[in-house]
Amino acid sequence: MERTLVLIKPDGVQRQLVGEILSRFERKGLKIAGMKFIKMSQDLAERHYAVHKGKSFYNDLVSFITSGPVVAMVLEGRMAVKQTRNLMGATRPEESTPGSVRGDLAIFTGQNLVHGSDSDENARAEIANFFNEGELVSYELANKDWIG
Ligand code: DAT
Ligand code: MG
Repeated sequence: MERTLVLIKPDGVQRQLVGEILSRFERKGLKIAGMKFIKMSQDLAERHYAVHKGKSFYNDLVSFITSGPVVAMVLEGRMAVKQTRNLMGATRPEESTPGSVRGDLAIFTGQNLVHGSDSDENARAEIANFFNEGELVSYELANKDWIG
């Protein structure tokens, strides 16, 4: 089973879409392995977005992600990275398909509601930025045999 890091960004919290977004991942069959509600520090934001350092939008990205609370979670399941990315939709809301979080709920790349790791390797590093091993909970879903 694979794990991925998902953030509901400050716009998702401010627009009161936490339940809406979370329910899409839950209904898909992804398991919540960890979750916290935090205001990201400058340091955490810079580590999280280190891959984008030097890009034109980097400063805006860091100031946006630290502008208000976020929900950080680890989701677990079969091909969790890919499944989560599909549910999120393309980075640019105008290119994301209806049915996805961004396709249904966002209109602007700078406020696109969610983050999801884009590879297994990045997922491991991103999860470690947000969670200690002890904060990730190991348990079985009661309906696991019906999800696959
Ligand atoms: P994603 O969030 O789909 O993984 P990414 O990792 O390429 O996309 O970029 C991280 C975030 O940075 C993205 O969610 C929104 C912002 N971003 C990306 N490209 C941008 C651009 N060309 N202009 C402004 N913001 C951008
Ligand atoms: Mg990304």
